[in-house]
Amino acid sequence: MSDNPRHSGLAVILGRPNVGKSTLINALVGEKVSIVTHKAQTTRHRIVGLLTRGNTQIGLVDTPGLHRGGGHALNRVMNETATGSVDGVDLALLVVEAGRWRDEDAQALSVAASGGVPVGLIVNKVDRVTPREALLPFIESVGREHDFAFVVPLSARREDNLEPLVEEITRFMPAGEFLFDDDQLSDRDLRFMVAETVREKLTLLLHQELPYSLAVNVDAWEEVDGLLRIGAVIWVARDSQKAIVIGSGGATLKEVGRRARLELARRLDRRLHLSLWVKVREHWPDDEAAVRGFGH
Ligand SMILES: Nc1nc2c(ncn2[C@@H]2O[C@H](COP(=O)(O)OP(=O)(O)OP(=O)(O)O)[C@@H](O)[C@H]2O)c(=O)[nH]1
Ligand SMILES: [Mg+2]
Repeated sequence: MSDNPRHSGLAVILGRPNVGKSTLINALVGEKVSIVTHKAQTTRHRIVGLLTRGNTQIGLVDTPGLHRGGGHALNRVMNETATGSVDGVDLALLVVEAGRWRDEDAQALSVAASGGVPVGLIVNKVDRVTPREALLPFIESVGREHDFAFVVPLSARREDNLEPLVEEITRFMPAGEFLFDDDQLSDRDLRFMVAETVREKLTLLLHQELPYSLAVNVDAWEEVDGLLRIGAVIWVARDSQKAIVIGSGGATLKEVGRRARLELARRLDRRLHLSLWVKVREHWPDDEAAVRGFGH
């Protein structure tokens, strides 16, 4: 160990839905700490992914995508979760998609700037731009929207150009003791990871708007003779949704369970049994008490 003082801090990652915030955090941490799907509004919670290297620990705060909140309580709570995540951080990172600047990006920028900390710009999905030079006018025009502390173009999915970003973030981490254990990868526990994995598989298998009406809660956790038995409830907002989640002859629910169990058994490196139940709580996304009760 060197005598260099330790540095540690938080960098919040903000942006409109689907720009690749969670993919980026997973790539930086080197582990899936936050679920990813091709659909907007996948992340619903503030999740801290941890990158500890040498004397520096970076807490990367994932947030729900900032969007024009519709009337739903869930939308509102998700936007509040993202907005509130700028408090107490050392750096804000605005993620945008290469070549696409929309009103919701401007909204996310104003949230990022509201914390009074430096804002770095991340231009993600550069793998979709050819030739690369075509990026320059976009970077220049977004650069005029704010006095960014730095700009890093990268591809989170291909893990391309991540190192310059880590170096930039490191410069903004203040001296101080680590906030988390140095082998910890996230601030969330296994139950959360299980619930989110089930929600990810549901989101990938179900169509259109339905994933938005789903919440997953782990309610049983028992280890017997090396077998982990987990029970989880999938909450839906209407009876008709329950039938869709279960599928004909239970096929959809079975497939969700199969995919989630495979991934969890691999990641936890143990045998596990996963029971899924579907329950209805009428109109829960409109009901703030229910939204908060489900852990949002
Ligand atoms: N081509 C390409 N796709 C990417 C890249 N990064 C992320 N994606 C894809 O973009 C989609 C959304 O990724 P997420 O990481 O879930 O996006 P997010 O910003 O966390 O979305 P919300 O949680 O809904 O706000 C997924 O299909 C990713 O695979 C990238 O660098 N290149
Ligand atoms: Mg996300």
